[in-house]
Amino acid sequence: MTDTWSNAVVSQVRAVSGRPAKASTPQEVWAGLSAAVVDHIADDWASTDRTYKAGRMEHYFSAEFLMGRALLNNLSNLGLVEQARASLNAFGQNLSEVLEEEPDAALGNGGLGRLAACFLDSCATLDLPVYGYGILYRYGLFKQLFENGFQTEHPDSWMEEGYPFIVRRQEEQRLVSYADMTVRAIPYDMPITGYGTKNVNTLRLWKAEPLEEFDYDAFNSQRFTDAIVEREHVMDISRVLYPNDTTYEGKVLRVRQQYFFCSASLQDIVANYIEKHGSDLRGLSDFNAIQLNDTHPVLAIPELMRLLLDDYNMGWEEAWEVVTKTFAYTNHTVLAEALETWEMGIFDRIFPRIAEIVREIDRRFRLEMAERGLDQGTIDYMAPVSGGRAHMAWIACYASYSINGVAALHTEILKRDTLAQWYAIWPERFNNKTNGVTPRRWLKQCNPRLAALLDEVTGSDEWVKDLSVLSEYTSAGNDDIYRRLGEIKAANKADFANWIAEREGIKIDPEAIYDVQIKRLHEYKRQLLNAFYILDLYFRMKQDPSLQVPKRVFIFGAKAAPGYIRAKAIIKLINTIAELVNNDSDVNETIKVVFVHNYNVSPAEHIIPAADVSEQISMAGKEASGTSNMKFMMNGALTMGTLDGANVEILDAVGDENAYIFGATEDELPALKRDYDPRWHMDNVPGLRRVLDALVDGTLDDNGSGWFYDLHRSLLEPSYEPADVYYVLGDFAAYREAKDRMAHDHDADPLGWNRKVWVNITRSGRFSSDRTISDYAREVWKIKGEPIA
Ligand code: T68
Repeated sequence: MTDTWSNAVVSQVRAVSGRPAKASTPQEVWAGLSAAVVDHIADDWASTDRTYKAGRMEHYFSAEFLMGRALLNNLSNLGLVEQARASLNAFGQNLSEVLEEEPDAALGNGGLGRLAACFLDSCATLDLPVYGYGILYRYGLFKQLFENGFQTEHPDSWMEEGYPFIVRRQEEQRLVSYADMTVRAIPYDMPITGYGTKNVNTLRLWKAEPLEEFDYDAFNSQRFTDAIVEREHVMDISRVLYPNDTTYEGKVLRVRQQYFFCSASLQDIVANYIEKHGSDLRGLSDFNAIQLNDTHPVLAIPELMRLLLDDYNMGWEEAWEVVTKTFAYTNHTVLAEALETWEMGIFDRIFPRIAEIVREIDRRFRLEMAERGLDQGTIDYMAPVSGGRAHMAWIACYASYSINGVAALHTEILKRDTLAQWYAIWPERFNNKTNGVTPRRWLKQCNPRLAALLDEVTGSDEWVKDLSVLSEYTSAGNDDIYRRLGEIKAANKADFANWIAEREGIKIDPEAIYDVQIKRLHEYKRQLLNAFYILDLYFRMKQDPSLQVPKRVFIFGAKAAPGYIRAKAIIKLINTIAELVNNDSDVNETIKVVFVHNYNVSPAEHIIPAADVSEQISMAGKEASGTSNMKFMMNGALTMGTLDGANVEILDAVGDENAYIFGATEDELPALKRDYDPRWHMDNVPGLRRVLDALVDGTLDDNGSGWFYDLHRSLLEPSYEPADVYYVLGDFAAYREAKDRMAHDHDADPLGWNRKVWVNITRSGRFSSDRTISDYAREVWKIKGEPIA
């Protein structure tokens, strides 16, 4: 086996490079080794596909899959890491170096897209018959650079040089029709290996291509260039991932993308059903369920109606019955600005038949609700179409048999506020599925030192497949384990310091506390609160040079949506604070600020194992769940957080004494905000005025953009807009107190700190995506594991 594998690696590398393996570049070795992995799993992949297609399946529809790198993940799942290392060594190449050649598949914005990727890993590991369906974006999420502290965006052409983990399935192409064009949808399949199983699941991503290579008529009528241009328009559909995370943007191209992958994926599902069960589609939902990852794939609802009505001659009632037994909907946000609505005029223009079906859904909804005795105001509010717009979340709630939030608090808020009217009518549809993350990528692979300790303490690697076993070992914690946790963290921090020195050109002290906030930049996530703490600490140190301050490195990673100026202002502010702090010799031996540029999945894998403190400080009620909070917990960072999203459940798992919780709670905030005066906090919280003044008195330079002045105004001027919407100043004092205390605890009692770390690691089992997926499989999808062989 070892020999065969090594030979396969060598010949694949040679086939890629056209050179002896030892003379190939690391990039070529990466491509060859990756091809050898695909070769290795080809038979199992095919038989998994065959097995699943014979039974009941779940289809995960998502506009985003933030996969990150694939090679190490696959080697690790297949148990081939050491063999790969050895094969490469045999021809003088180095695995770690080769792994760094791989581009991230960044086909997602943030938590929602990464969740979909973790889910696929868990489905494969649990042998579950689940397919992922999405879009093969030619350009993933933009690459971020800093120029003079300002974010700039650059295209991410991630597969321009070829990508071995995706296979074009030309023969399974579908046609997708719009009023103005018909396009070919070409599936590209990515194998999804599981840990310790032969099963290989599939992520199918669709690419848009023109119907004909050339439009010969146009060519013959001497419109050759028009024909070429037309071709390019079709390719636009799958060209780029929209970089907005939490604001909805009513772009026609975006709605074309959504329809494109929904239509093609449904055609796949229907074709497979017909092949196995014949053309009476009334049984479709017996064999298929579809999970809608937020509202981005909700056009699948009217599209399935269209297929059943027009192509398979079903009556409306019959078709609606199939549809309402097929779809389940996950909501990921309660932010009003994120809820998708589309102008019906757009639907009329690009797919009039879908528009017609949506209007019929609306008409029937209104009748049904009137029969139930709802008042007109409520009906108008809940209706699929109102004010000339289609409300995608409302359509999803009406047509889905299951509606879920992504953390307990979030689901309660959905039931109480966002979706209260639907909950009143269909309480049985609502359920919670607290998010999770895969312990393969986010512990075993990214933190091998900690993984080895867990193997040793538990006597096996069973935890990799069942993270909940760790909870049996909380009480096994002892001074030896705590000491070793300290050594592991120190080693990870030293690695990280080297990585940062190379990547960002900043030297950081491995002895310092690493305090980390990595996530999309959004006002509700309150990176600004963290920035204000640092600025205040800086001023405190300047004012009193004898002040004893624990050594700290404040680490940030965040992309802002390109059109979200306030978020970009916060990036500029943090970079400006970094400049001030890092260059001031009065403080820079003690504190440093690092903003990691182009934060993505791969940087996260370097950062998280080195973190001591996990910043989860959103205004309570706004972060649906959060998932980095779970990754940090697994890797032994303690949570500094508000009672928001899944933080609530993390606190419940570890106990008050093992997390640092501060700030206003979701149920306190309405009263607090009723007569909230941010100026009172500025005037009464010591140090806060000094921080706010620094934004506008020349201490911090925004290079004439006016952005810092705008930030200042957004916090303090009620005439401008509601001041300090996210309660930054209101929570400042509590945050400062908690964060000072945390740093003190870390340095005063290292063993005590590591006792908390151990509790966090061993109680993280319920935040494995295996647990989340098992719950979906049992309660929503009604599927069981189907191991091949
Ligand atoms: C995130 N949402 C939630 N949205 O903010 C986070 N939105 O609390 C949660 O943990 C995570 O989902 C997983 O449930 C997002 O990431 C987006 O990225 C997004 C993308 C396009 C449009 C709207």
